[in-house]
Amino acid sequence: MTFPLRHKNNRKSFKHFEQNKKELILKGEKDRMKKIRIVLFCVLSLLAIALAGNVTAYNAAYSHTDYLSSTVPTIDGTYAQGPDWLESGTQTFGTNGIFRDEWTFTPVAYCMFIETTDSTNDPGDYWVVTFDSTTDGGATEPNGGAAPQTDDYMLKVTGHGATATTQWYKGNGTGWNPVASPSAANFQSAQALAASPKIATPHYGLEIFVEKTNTDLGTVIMGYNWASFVGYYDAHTGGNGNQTWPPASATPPGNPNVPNSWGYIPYAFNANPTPDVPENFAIVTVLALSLVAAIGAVLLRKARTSLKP
Ligand SMILES: [Ca+2]
Ligand SMILES: [Ca+2]
Ligand SMILES: [Ca+2]
Repeated sequence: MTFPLRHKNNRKSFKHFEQNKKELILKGEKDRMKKIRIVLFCVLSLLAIALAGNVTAYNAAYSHTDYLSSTVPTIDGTYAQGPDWLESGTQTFGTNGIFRDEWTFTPVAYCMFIETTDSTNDPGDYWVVTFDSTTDGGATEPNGGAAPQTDDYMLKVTGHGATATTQWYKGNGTGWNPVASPSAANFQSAQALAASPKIATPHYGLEIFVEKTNTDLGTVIMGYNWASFVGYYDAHTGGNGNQTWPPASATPPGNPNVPNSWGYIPYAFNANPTPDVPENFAIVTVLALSLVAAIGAVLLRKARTSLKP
């Protein structure tokens, strides 16, 4: 008579075992899903951080190559044709703005010339150039930011003539602090009202020289590659106002106070292969090659004529 009871118990315990088994499977499934969710979360977080870093360090839609020059230009505010800017590359900005730049080995320097058609002398006219640098410099990529960081710099030259001011600024994490200029050996600038090969009528131009290895402002002012904002403001009524690179119409809008909005400046280990101004050297070379070709053609014609019966 005990068998039915045992049988009943066995059925009960089997049911219980099945229940436990189901619960264990469900728990295992839950744990597995939990692990997958954690791994997914980590992967997505890393991806988001990587994307954020790439997207916001500078505006990749604006890039300008800094070419190598064999000559350091004479810093006098003018663009005289000759070897000074022969190997440079240009970048247009705004309605009529042009900047050109180049780097040199000896000394290790960055040189720049900025011009627009502005010819009116207004105390409120100004040039501005920013540099997104890093503490390590060298090949370290610009590190951007929503506000100027302590490894970012800005040069602002306001007005013209004897009353003109030249001011460097260093980022502080939220804005800019004015700082003393680097030493004369490491930084020179000059402006002039003069014609240039690109703009025939006399206009204001600014020429600058920065020694690239100096740390007068705390870190190098720029590494091998960096990001910049370049602008010129014409305060004259009816003038061209603010012309900038990247422009205010860019996404994000070009803004000297937002490193994330600046354009990228990678370097090249060669001169500009397609200079935009036919310099004296280039003209002489073209003339010499043309002369050689002409002499060759004459000699060939003579040779053909003498061979005729
Ligand atoms: Ca010059
Ligand atoms: Ca002006
Ligand atoms: Ca920086």
